[in-house]
Amino acid sequence: MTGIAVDPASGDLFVARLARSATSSNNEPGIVRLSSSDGGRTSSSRVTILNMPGEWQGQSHQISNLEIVGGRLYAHMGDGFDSATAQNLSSFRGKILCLELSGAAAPTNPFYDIVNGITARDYVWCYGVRNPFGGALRAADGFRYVVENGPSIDRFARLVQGRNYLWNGSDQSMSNFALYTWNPASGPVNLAFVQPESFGGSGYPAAKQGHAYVTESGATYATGPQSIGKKITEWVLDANGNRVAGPIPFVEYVGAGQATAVGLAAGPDGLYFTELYRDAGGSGPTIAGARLLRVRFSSRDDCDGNGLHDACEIATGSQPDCNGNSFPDGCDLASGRSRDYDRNGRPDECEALSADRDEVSLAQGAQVRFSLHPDLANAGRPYFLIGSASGTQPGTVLDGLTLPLNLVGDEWFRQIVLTTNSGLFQSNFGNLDGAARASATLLVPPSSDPILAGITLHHAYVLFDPANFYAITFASNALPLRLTP
Ligand SMILES: [Ca+2]
Ligand SMILES: [Ca+2]
Ligand SMILES: [Ca+2]
Ligand SMILES: [Ca+2]
Repeated sequence: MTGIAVDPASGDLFVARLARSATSSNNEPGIVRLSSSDGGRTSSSRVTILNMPGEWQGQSHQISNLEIVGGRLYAHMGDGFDSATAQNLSSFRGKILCLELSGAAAPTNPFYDIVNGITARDYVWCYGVRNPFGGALRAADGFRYVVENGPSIDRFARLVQGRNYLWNGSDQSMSNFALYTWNPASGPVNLAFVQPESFGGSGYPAAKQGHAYVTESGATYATGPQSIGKKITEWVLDANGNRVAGPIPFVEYVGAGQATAVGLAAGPDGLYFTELYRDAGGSGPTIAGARLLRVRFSSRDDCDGNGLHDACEIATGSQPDCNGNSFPDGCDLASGRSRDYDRNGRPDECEALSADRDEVSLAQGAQVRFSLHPDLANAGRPYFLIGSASGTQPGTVLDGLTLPLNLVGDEWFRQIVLTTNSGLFQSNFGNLDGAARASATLLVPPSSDPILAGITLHHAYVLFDPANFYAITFASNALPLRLTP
């Protein structure tokens, strides 16, 4: 058995298979329909809806993919190791067939002609293919796509009714009508689309919808990671089915065994794929024990919905995580988990200075709590948290460092210096603790003068080195505090 499809209407199962011929020692391709009257636990009938006598096929290049689209069954037929069949419209081999679920040829097929009888020709939907393992409908453009294996070149193509894909036994012919060719061959064996029409998009983010995924099996029974195959690749197609990007590595084998990726299907909660070969082999390629695996996305893994796993983004440095909480910092800010009062795109807990508010009502008053957290190397250093009502640019140069506060002639700076560590500003001058931390509180009393509304104050601090004549060794970022009525 090489292909399977479930009829969404009846629940019946359609299976592509090879069976030993009754009249010779050859294997004959066919399609079997299985029904069940007990919800799929057992089969109540088994009917061969299409037999293709004399169209001998063997261990590869045989009948493979089945898909039901619009109530009709599409069946992929390999060329049976005889490239001449692909160009012979009287053969079932080397074709994509289309049939009714009864097994009858679809009357809309391009070479359908009931007058001269029903033969292989009437079943042909398109032709000139070699070994078209993988096929799937892309709902966004209504076309089916195929991946197929060539001698040394593999092909990814969009399927068009009546088209001859021109396989003639040469590698060169595998590049006809190709969206992409693998050269050297990578063994693309299955194809699936993540799309809203298939189980609501498999739980994948919006950025992944409409993308194709291809299992690339690679070399036969290869051990360990491989440069070719043993992976699932991702492909971006545009609205018209043109390839925009791909192959993009999606799942790659990193183990020490023999398993590779083969079967592939979009499910309600992810992409499912099967292994070819038991991974811990040792007993040869035919030993039982290959597994069914699933690739899931959850919003917890992709907080920014960009289709990339956050942990990978952080690990590769493509997204910062300055606060070390395992979420990209952009998500920390977007969710409100972190503040960015100084508007530099970075969570303020990663700055040397943060605060619990950036706005205060003069009528209501409030306490503004500042947290000082420079590098640990500054533990124990004296600090001085000051402010300005005249902005941050160009700032003030102190001992060669630029503090982002305009201090010269500034009235708020003068007030703070006069009331340091008093009722207005508590602990704005002191020593950092052993963890290089300190906090300070600015008290804005209720019923403050409403004439100040509209002013934005800024606060920042400097550190001193007591061992070097109290030279200023550090100037922090500045935080705004807007005064409102
Ligand atoms: Ca006919
Ligand atoms: Ca992400
Ligand atoms: Ca973070
Ligand atoms: Ca910030």
